[in-house]
Amino acid sequence: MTGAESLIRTLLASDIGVCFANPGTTEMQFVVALDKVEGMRCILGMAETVVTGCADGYARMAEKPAMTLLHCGPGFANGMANLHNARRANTPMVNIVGDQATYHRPFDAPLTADTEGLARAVSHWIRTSGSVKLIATDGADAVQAARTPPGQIATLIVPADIAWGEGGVPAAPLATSPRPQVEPEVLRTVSQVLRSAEPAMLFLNGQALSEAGLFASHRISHATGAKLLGPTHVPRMAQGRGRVPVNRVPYVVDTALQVLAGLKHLILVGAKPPVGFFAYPGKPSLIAPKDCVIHVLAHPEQDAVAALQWLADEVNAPRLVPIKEEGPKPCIVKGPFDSKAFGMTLSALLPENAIVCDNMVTSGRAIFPAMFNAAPHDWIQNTGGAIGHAFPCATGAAVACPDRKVVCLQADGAGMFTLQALWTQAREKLDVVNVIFANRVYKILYGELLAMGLEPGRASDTLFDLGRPDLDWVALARGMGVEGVCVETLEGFADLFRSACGRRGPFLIEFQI
Ligand SMILES: Cc1ncc(C[n+]2csc(CCOP(=O)(O)OP(=O)(O)O)c2C)c(N)n1
Repeated sequence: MTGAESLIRTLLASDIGVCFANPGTTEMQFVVALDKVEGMRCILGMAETVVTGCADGYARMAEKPAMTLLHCGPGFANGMANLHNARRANTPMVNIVGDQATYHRPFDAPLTADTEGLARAVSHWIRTSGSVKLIATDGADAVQAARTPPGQIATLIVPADIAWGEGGVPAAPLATSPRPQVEPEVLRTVSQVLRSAEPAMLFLNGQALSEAGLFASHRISHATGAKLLGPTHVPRMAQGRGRVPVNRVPYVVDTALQVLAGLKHLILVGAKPPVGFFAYPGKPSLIAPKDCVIHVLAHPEQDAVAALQWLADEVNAPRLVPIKEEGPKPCIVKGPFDSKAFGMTLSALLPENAIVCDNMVTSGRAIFPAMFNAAPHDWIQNTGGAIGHAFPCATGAAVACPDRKVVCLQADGAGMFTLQALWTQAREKLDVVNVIFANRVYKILYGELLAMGLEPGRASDTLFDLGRPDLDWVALARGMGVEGVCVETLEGFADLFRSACGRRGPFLIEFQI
């Protein structure tokens, strides 16, 4: 058995069932092994950042890693932006990167690169396989590392001669460590803080944004008056009717500061302290009042849900606390695009149990509270700020959850980074409604320029404008096998979205705004 085959058998035995790939010569042994061994679903992405973005979306919804198969240092480097986004979401992922054969490396052939160096920049765990006999063990270690709470990026680099060498021995899957529990003294300290009656807030991320985590937080809030808030971008959040409506830190620093003003205690639950996306002259980095004490209830890898449930009981919260309705009522609004009105319209039409992938940038600024009263759904965002996330993330999510409608909300400038994912959606017949917010400008960058105290000019008008020529998203989608239609009004969007949700398969709506 080749090393490659022993690795694929080991990954399959370790419950890795999907391989998002863009292979080359150094991965030929893997391609042949994937042919020989039954069970792995292979999905081609026509750019590595599509491959890694798909693996991210898949893992966020499947709650287990996919594998990626990438080609040498440059292939890996192409995938890095969405690996970065996945790392910031604590997504579990196993990357297998083929590389030059060990004896060929000293000859410095064209694709020779510092693959380890590139991998180190975005991976929690990295190894280069050194022996055919041990490559399968390396694979089992990689899966174990990826599944270590809260989720990690594991990258295994495999020189071609290790992949093709005979003598591979499949390895047994390794146990995954459970989330560590929060220490009792931490729980007691936080419960005292919550009983102090000083203004407090639970700042929730990761597992705390699950339905159970949100509900336990809601009980605590009911009993103690503590406010609840999530980060500006969430990796995955249970949303919609019957779920606890929790807003997120606004992107604009001044608005964010207002939301946290007056707080005396900020309690981190699976979250890092809230910070501005960037530094702006004269503005603070940390979005919390200077005299606010920051406490850690649960680190991201810890069992935040158990900690919240314990706390809820400790502060004598009733087991069942009704959830008050917040946010505007869902209804189909008429007229041109407006972020909040779009949210209300989408909210009225969103299918039950949908998955929404949001990389709307400025078009999504006011949409979130408008989704509180939609049918129950999961909300996924780009947690790392590297744009071009929603198309591939939605694609991977649709692979993970074939019975759920996926709605991909993608800004046009960001969308151009990974539009090839549409082709993968068509090839795999994935059930995704893609909505493109075609404002034909990098609108956010004008806001950033002004926030820096600067004035737009000739260069910014050239570098932020996406017109001349205008992108034709319907034609781009058609070219990749996805049917699309263009709309200019909310009622036009509503009609199309309703009919797109009534059928299966990928569809694209270009919303000209
Ligand atoms: C990988 C990467 N490249 C560049 C940027 C810088 N950047 C941030 S937002 C943005 C433009 C976004 O424009 P668009 O997607 O059209 O959304 P809009 O601002 O119009 O709402 C750019 C270029 C980034 N964040 N990530």
